[in-house]
Amino acid sequence: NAPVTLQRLGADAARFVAKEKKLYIDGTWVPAMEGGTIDVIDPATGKAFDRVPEGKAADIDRAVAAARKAFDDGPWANMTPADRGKLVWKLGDLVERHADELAELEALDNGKPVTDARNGDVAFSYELLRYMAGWSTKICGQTIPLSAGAPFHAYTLREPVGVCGQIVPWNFSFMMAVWKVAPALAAGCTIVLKPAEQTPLTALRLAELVEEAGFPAGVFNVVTGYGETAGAALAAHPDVDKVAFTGSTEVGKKILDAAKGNLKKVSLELGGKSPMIVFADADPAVAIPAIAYGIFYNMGQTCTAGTRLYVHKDIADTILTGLKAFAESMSIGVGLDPKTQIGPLVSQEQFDRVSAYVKAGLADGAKLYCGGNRAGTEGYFLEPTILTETTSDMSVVKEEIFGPVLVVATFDDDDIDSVVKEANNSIYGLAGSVFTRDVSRAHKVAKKLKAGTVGVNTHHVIDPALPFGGFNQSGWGREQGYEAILLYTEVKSVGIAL
Ligand code: TXE
Repeated sequence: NAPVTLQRLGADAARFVAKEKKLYIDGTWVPAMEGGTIDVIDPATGKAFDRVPEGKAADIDRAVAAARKAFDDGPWANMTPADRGKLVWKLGDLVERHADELAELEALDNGKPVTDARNGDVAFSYELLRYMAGWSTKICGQTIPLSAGAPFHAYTLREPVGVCGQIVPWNFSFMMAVWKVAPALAAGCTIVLKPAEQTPLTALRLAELVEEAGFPAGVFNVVTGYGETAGAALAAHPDVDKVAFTGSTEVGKKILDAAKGNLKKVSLELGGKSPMIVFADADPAVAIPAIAYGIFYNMGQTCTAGTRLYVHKDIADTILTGLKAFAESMSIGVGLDPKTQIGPLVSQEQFDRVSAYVKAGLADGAKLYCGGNRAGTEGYFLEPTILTETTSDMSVVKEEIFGPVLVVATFDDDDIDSVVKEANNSIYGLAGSVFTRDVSRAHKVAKKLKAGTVGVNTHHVIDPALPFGGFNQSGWGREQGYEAILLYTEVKSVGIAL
């Protein structure tokens, strides 16, 4: 009794779903050593439609050994940067060729709107692969004039960091994987990828495309499994040189602890509680759709989601009326329907967590301005929700909700300092945005916000070339852009006595 949503799949995605899933280790497809499996659930119905191997520590050991061998001895280590770049570019082409199929798999597995998956997740991924392919041939050191007068000719080499463990979440499963895989491959690293247990399918499809592109065995490995077992084993593994993680701040701290054993390099992209500030001179026609997209895109399950709205009281009515109309006009439905704008949340657990936050906000005195209810009778659908009259002590204002819930407070000061102080009053610092027609004020706020990415008259600012990451407890390091190449390389200084 497969869920009815499966009937919406195209032939290629249906063929992939029907296949028996295996781990991809050392260029071969193998079952988990202990033979266990994890059910894959359709969030639109709550029903299982597939299963993947439950990889554990022993599978991680095998995958890390393969990645180690490929890094130390394999053809990969001796490949020219140009040949490496060609493979990464080819992978980008393959992702684009299979873009519709990948988007459908993502929409089915995660629940997200397939149109967003195609135009967002998958399109960004192949563009990023090509962007990073270009860096392969441009990673270089410097010739450095020495300052203390030693008789050396000195220069630096920039070398791949080695075997990388990459642990990714379920909200943008494919894109988060590619954000990590693309720069690591371009830099010459080898990889063991562990996708989230809720959404493992596109990582396995990516492995098929890596195989088709012709990467040497062991360069890229995928182990599906749970975080506490497979993920923890990868983060702690003594033969892993670097671990890159995207997920909750709580687990990010566990990754740090696990990495201590061999002091592997760590990069972390963690939670957020990003503010959006609207001044009285903002253009409502620009601000309303940007704010709606800022919070409701991907059902709010976006680390950079604009979750806290600070709006000047003179424009608050206009903005809130517009947001409510926008939210209520959004089409709620199964992710695989191309008309859907709001799909289900990823899991029962996430649905319960987000619903509990809405309840807590109301109990704390916030007002329900729109939404707040479950939509439909099956699956994990929640209406786009706006809570007004919120204050800084409420859990809905302080904590990451990770659902389609906007919390709103007004301000009446024309000066930027007090509202920016409120916006910066968070343990996080991933993103932020400001809406105003005053250029000088926009620049001042952009400089003062404690956030890795700032939008002016827009919220989500994402591009393969733009560094992405967080201040405060939103993480360590920057992905995308040249900064990502720095994450996956080590610098070596060489001095030649003259
Ligand atoms: O995240 P986890 P969850 C936030 C968001 C959400 C909350 C919980 O607020 O409501 O986290 O989501 C792996 N060692 N974000 O529980 O657990 C896990 O298998 C190693 C924000 O799903 O952090 C998965 O692959 N790995 C975030 C990945 O970590 C472990 C996106 C993320 O899961 C592990 C997702 C362990 N001990 C959630 N435990 C963002 N920044 O975008 C789990 N994992």
